[in-house]
Amino acid sequence: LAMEAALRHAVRRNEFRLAYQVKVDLVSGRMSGVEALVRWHHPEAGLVPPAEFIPLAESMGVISDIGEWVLREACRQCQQWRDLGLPPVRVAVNVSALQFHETDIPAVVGRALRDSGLPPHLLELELTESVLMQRVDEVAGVLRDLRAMGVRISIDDFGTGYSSLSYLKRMPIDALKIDRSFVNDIFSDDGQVAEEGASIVSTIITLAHNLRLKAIAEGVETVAQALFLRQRGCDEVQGFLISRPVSGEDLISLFDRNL
Ligand code: G
Ligand code: G
Ligand code: NA
Ligand code: MN
Repeated sequence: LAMEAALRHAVRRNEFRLAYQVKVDLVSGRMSGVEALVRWHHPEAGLVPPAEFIPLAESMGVISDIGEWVLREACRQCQQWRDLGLPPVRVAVNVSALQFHETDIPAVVGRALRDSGLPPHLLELELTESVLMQRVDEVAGVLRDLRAMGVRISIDDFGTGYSSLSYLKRMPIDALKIDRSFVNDIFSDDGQVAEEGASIVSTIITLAHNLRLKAIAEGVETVAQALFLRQRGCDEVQGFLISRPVSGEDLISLFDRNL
């Protein structure tokens, strides 16, 4: 309960910050984008991880307020990097299923883009499979509107939810993000390719490409994983191998480095 009161304060007192994690294009080897990850700096408790407060924010009915702040801040920051003359990168924002269903997402996104000046093609929304399971035709319509604006849509933690492949086929999306639990299972602890884990990852990449989608791997921690993913045609990677999530300021030094 103390946590609930604190979270209500946090929304009003703006105690949130964004961290950014780099995504690298496996063909060019360059930074292609970043994922914005929200952080709550509680005045006494310190850093509260999103896994703790996002579910609470959802149950308290404040997730859409937080989500809108995240979206607007990510767009503002990404446009600021452009204003600094840095090479253009896409910024990806997580949208919770609840936020997706209870707000007019295209309107909120449209305002965030207009107010920040960020071109729509530099914004990506990461949705979980759970978004795709309810009100399928309505969701497909919203996704079509977003893509018509130029915004990219990816499915986060792909393969861990319960969405059926028949929904996937009907959804206007751009990319599948391979969940880090799968990436972690490509190799066994002794460094050998783990037959089953490796084939699950290869199959998701093939599925993505056959549906004309990009494949993005998350949780990449080793060079061996990155090489495996490149060899299988995975388009982009993200993970501790390249960078941990960092502040918007610290990200600047990662721009011109050849990752
Ligand atoms: O930030 P961290 O790497 O600890 O992320 C933990 C979880 O919180 C991930 O599942 C991530 O997708 C989620 N998350 C991080 N930032 C946001 C956000 O802004 N909105 C939502 N809905 N989820 C987020
Ligand atoms: O749910 P989502 O996939 O958005 O989760 C992002 C979470 O994964 C964040 O908590 C982030 O800190 C974490 N993360 C990012 N890269 C790695 C990685 O390479 N290894 C591990 N174990 N966690 C990672
Ligand atoms: Na995510
Ligand atoms: Mn994910």
